[in-house]
Amino acid sequence: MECCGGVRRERYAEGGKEREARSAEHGCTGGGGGGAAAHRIAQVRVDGAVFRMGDSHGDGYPSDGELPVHAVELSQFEIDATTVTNADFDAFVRATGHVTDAERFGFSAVFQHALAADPADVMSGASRTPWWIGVRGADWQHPGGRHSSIEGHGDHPVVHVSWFDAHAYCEWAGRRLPTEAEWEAASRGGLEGARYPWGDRLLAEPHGPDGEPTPSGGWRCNIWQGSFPYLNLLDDGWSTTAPVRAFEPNWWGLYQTVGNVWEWCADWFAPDYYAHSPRRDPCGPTDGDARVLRGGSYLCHESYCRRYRNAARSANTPDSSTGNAGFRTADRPTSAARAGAGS
Ligand SMILES: [Ca+2]
Ligand SMILES: [Cu+2]
Repeated sequence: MECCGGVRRERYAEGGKEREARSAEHGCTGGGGGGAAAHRIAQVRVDGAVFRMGDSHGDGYPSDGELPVHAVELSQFEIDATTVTNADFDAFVRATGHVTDAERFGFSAVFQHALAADPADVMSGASRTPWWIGVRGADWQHPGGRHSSIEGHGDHPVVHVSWFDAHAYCEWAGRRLPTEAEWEAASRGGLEGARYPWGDRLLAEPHGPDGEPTPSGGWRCNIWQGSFPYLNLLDDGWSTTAPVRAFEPNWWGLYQTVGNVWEWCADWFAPDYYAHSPRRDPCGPTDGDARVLRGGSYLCHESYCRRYRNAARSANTPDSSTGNAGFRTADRPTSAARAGAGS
């Protein structure tokens, strides 16, 4: 699961054992609109309904626990149309002075092609996933290391944020992380059982009815083309993160739930959870050591990680941060949001 879902912070020689006890909040409480004025992301309202959760195609890895497919009944909620951007996160940091886990620990995990740091900043590697490099000075403002910046990338997803950082943003914004079930329902966008947010086929037609090539060569999300982890052909146009609206949204108006960056969800992860989860508003096991991540990232490739799908699951420890994981937020509808929701 660490292939591209992200390496755990403790894999690096330094910093791994200093994890402090922080509140093991369940994660799917909160919200209520307290500070929502500061949160400017367009909302999609999802009406309460039943949907089929899990992998209907047999695409998943058994150890990820995408089975059994089961009916889930959700109450109405609203969810961000896009992931939280660098500009959004900047507003939060300016308002609160929040220091991210990557900054507190002094390092974060950078994919090898994104590295922009002096050799002295490169830490001993995670041997099972050598393409993940622990880099001192890598954080949300320096996604490749000290020699990188987010200048001109205000509309890209914020990355190098831990689950705790995402949770802190939500508290400030009067919101919460989506539950795993909410995330999957929203990513499906009403297409029951489909593999991807847009249907079952990965690629769009390469040419439109007018004979002109379709944008991004028919790619509908930002993943990896070529051979991982060395040769990225960039057929979709993007090496690392893409702007949060770079590809078409799903039927409900959510952008890039699949590909681009993994998205933290509220729930603790357990591979056997679907076998006994409640039908109504499930929000994960009561305890665990890793939080759910959804949607895959710019590093996914079918040769080793088919997790750029609605049903795919991953997880990481809540203080870990990587250059390919971010988040979007959710809430119960508020009166203000209802007025402009989904429009
Ligand atoms: Ca790409
Ligand atoms: Cu992947």
